[in-house]
Amino acid sequence: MNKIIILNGPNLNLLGEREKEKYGSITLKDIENNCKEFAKKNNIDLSLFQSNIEGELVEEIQKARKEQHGLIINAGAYTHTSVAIHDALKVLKIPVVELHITNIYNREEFRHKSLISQLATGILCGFGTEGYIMALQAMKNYLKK
Ligand code: CA2
Repeated sequence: MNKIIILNGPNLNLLGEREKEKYGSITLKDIENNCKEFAKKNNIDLSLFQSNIEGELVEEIQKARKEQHGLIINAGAYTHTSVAIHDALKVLKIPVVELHITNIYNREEFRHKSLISQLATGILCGFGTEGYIMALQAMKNYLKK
């Protein structure tokens, strides 16, 4: 059974509560439940983790090195700033999907730079919260190869 982890970074715990026009009206809990349902149907051993703290995300990435077959990450604003997350991902040998709810390239210029993209197997952005299921499907297909 494939083991996949989805990591969510800062402020994504607020999904569905504010900025609904941008990020949609479903909560992180709803997204997690949808992902769990997809995982169950597709025989995936899924782990989910959200933190507002950069170091906690780094620790999860380090753990994933030995424990997971694939990692999906929406690093939130750390996407654009975190050398620590970049360095942690660099050590990984498992496939990485970089995920964003919004299209970071049609937003403010400071969001156009990602320190993760260079290390990602693939990137998914702009499809709203459905992107989480799309990313799981993409990872599942990739792991089958
Ligand atoms: O589009 C994405 O998924 C982002 O990773 C979301 C981050 C943003 O900093 C990235 O540039 C793109 C922000 C997540 C904040 O989420 C909120 C949700 C509801 C209310 C307030 C913030």
